Amino acid sequence: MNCRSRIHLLSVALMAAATVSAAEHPASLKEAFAAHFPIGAAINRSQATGAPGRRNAELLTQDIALVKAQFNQVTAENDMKWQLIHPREGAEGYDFGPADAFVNFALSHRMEIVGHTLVWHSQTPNWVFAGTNPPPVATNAPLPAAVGTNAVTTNGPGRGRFGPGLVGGFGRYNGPRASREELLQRMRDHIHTVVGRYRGRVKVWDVVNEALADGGPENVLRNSLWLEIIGPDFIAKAFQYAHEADPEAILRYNDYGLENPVKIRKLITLIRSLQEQKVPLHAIGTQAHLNVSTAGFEQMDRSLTELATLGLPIHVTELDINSAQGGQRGTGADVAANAAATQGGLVSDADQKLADAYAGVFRAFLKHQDSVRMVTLWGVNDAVSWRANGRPLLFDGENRPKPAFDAVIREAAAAAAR
Ligand code: 9MR
Repeated sequence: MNCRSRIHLLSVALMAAATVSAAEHPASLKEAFAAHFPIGAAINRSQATGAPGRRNAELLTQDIALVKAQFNQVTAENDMKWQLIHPREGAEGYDFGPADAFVNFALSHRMEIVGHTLVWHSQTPNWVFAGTNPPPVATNAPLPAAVGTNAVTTNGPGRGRFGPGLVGGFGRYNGPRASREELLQRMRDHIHTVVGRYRGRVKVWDVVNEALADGGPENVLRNSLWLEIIGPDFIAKAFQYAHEADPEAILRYNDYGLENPVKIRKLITLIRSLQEQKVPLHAIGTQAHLNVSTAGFEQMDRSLTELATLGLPIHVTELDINSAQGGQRGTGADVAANAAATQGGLVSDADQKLADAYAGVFRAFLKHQDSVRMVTLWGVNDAVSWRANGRPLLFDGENRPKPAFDAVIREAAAAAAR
């Protein structure tokens, strides 16, 4: 056999090895990326408690087995949000059961725990903002000094399973308001209680979520009741309270759309200002709700290069890649727009495009491994994803690894061979 044919045979063998499916040779994400970063998933209440809900007992058992086999980090998809953990006012108003179950699940499987989220414009009950001060009469009420804001509707109301009467339910609270001092006191009590309860166990907290405005460059912060009632320092205060409650916790600012250069500039403005004030902020969370048409190495490399200029660890917090035709124009995280974003069936050749997109995105994570310290997928499999119709994850609804899973594992193998 001449040299050329030998090389050809060798490369055929190598290609075959590279394309064996994960089902034939079970591989795990956590092992594949062990040298680089923890890799996790957002898990829902059923997965944390073992109580069937949307999934029957058999599928739920498989879902939980998959979480244990693949991931070494978990985030509570919903159960630590204010509306769920602290639905009623006062010290008796907490429902810790599901969050406790989540933390216990993670500890018993030695997974790193992320708490999501302490201060957010969405999924916060009305009582938090209620008080005796009349709300502004005009909708174009004066804005707090020094901060431009955009319309309240930017991230739209979340018509989730949480019903009416919530901010982020069917519209925001419009009644008489708390004073700045009252709202700061409620925020402090909430953060001290929740972070304090899980001190030493929850390693990372999303302290403030999605405070940046979408749209043009003129407005840095999103208009929200937090901003209107407290003022722009609500962000610094939230970090200060969280740090008091657990000085060892890694405190994160988390937002979406950081693939968009305009939004990245706003993030940099916000974070630099917090850093100048010596606010205890330890990591940037970039959600990465992407779509197959634009996601890939170049987009992620550009975004991470810019984010890395802040000199903070970067956590990829909510990764998914929408393959539905309706969602190919945005990287938003808007629950209200989600129905439209997952309509129209899948794009052509969706499996292959998803595999290419995930491969590129992970290649960028590996390139920036000095900065990227955690990667979390927003859900365990396509069936339980918030955008299930967009088939955005690495496992299908029956927990079978998709070509995108193989592609991601191949990226890890390629990095190991370099
Ligand atoms: O996936 C979450 C979904 O189950 C909830 O109904 C929704 C509203 O609370 O929140 C989803 O998760 C969001 C996350 O908490 C913050 N970033 C955007 C995510 C997708 O909307």
